[in-house]
Amino acid sequence: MYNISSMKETLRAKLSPKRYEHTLGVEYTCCALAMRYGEDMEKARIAGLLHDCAKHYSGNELLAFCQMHNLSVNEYEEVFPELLHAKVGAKLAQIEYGVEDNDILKAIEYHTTGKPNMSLLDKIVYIADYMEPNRDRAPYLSKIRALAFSDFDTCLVEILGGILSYLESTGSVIDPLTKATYEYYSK
Ligand code: DGI
Ligand code: FE
Ligand code: FE
Repeated sequence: MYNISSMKETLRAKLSPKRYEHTLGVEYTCCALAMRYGEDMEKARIAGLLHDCAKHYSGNELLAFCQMHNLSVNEYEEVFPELLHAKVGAKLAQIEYGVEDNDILKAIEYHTTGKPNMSLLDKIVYIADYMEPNRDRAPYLSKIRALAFSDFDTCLVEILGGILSYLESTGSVIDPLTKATYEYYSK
């Protein structure tokens, strides 16, 4: 049993108001997708709620946290440490929010890059993060939102493709896992 209101209080104190609103939007959307696909509601809810729980840390703080807790940092994360908020978030969920469930911790850890062969819970958090009601950047969001409830894996591929071409067009550092995820699901 998780104390959801105490988790929310902690998150509200730590995150910016905008990030906190996003967090609630992801929680809500994870619940909707869990209803649609028969995922455990509480797991989806907790994973959604905590997925960005390390988002208030700066790049340097994320690197320092990884060093202190013996978390590996690859060369892409070294150049673009913001990617580490997912891995650090999973660790924080464990040590500060008392989450022991490995399925939840993995969904948090891979919510930014995705990974090949994601579990249903991993996909729910990944997709909810992209399409929650407060998001407004992607031009084709209404299509993505409809697809999420009708064709889950096509929705995932559309999101991955959009993110990858965006990252390529801006010349950003691309973690090989982001690419591997796209290749795995676009086959
Ligand atoms: O934390 P959020 O803003 O809610 O969303 P997120 O955890 O998906 O991370 C933010 C961004 O990270 C998102 O726009 C996609 C991007 N991203 C995913 N894979 C990579 C990446 N950015 C870079 N530079 N490299 C990647 O491999
Ligand atoms: Fe995130
Ligand atoms: Fe997020």
